[in-house]
Amino acid sequence: MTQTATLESSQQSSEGLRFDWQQDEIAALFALPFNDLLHRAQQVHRSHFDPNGVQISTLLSIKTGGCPEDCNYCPQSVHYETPVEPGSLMDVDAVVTAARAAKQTGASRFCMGAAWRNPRGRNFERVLDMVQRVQAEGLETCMTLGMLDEQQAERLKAAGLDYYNHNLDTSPEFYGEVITTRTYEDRLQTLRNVRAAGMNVCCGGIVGMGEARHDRVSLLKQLAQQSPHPESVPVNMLVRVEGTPLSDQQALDSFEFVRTIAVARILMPASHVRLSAGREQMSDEMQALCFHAGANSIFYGEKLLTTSNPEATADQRLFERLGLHPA
Ligand code: SAM
Ligand code: DTB
Ligand code: SF4
Repeated sequence: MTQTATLESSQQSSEGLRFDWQQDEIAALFALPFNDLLHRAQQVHRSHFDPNGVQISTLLSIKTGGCPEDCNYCPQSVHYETPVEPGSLMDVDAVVTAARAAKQTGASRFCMGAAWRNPRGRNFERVLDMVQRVQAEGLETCMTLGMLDEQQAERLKAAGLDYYNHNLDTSPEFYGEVITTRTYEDRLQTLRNVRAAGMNVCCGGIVGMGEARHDRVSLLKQLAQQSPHPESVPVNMLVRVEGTPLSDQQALDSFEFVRTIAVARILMPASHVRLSAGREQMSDEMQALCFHAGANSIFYGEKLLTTSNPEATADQRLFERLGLHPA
């Protein structure tokens, strides 16, 4: 029997991973007393990872703003008046210089993001060049460029791209409240194309957009039912940017955010769960709880794509105080 057939019949892999998590089971995890949930998440975390190791990625916006999509959270959409100044695609040499600097600060992965619906024409050729040149610097490469067709995914893989980031963002039920210019199915199709090309998948979402807990449950179900699970799962706290439709959204309860991390850890035990956007708005204590709940990856460096991230020196101090180390 092939490995896939075995997985489909038992829904349990040899490593004990499950791909058949149901809404009510996930909701029951969310509803556990906080200490019980964190204890369970920490146990799962320890059985799959060095408990004090944190993977470090650095982000660079290679093409900023002017995006035709209408994602309600995003400062780079043309639909909203935000502080973002649109620009064109960066030169390859400038990207390589930024990658070298990221490597010197200790990043193991360099993630390049473009504010596109999908890559096209000469810009796509330049992006392929970037992948090759950044890889040659000895860094893992990741890109997030919007939707990809099968051929584009294959060409990125052939150029040496290690990871592709494409988020589901929220539950299928809440999705239409946030984005109207591309469908949930479009996103799932891009993820299938990335997988078929043999790349690692980085896929997660945003919380704090006004969704209900059942939407967070449903988003995590979508992620955990993917087989294999995404290798990286970014959990972003909404960064409320002036001018976007979500700028006045009420902040999500901190403990609910930590619960989301813990449940992601339990459902996808072997995946890196990334404490992504929103760290600058979190206290050190809140971040420590997220690491305890099983987050084991961060974006490092003063900037995300267009918004700010904690200072590198603040993160170094936090790692020292918590006894964490880059992994
Ligand atoms: N344009 C491409 C796309 O959307 O597929 C790639 C770049 S896009 C900025 C990458 C991800 O950043 C989005 O899917 C979303 O999850 C996250 N993001 C964007 N704006 C955010 C915000 N204000 N707060 C939190 N996460 C955000
Ligand atoms: C992801 O899930 N979070 C990152 C990365 N993937 C590309 C982006 C966060 C962007 C936050 C808003 C900004 O800086 O523009
Ligand atoms: Fe464009 Fe990506 Fe922002 Fe959506 S999230 S508006 S696709 S840059």
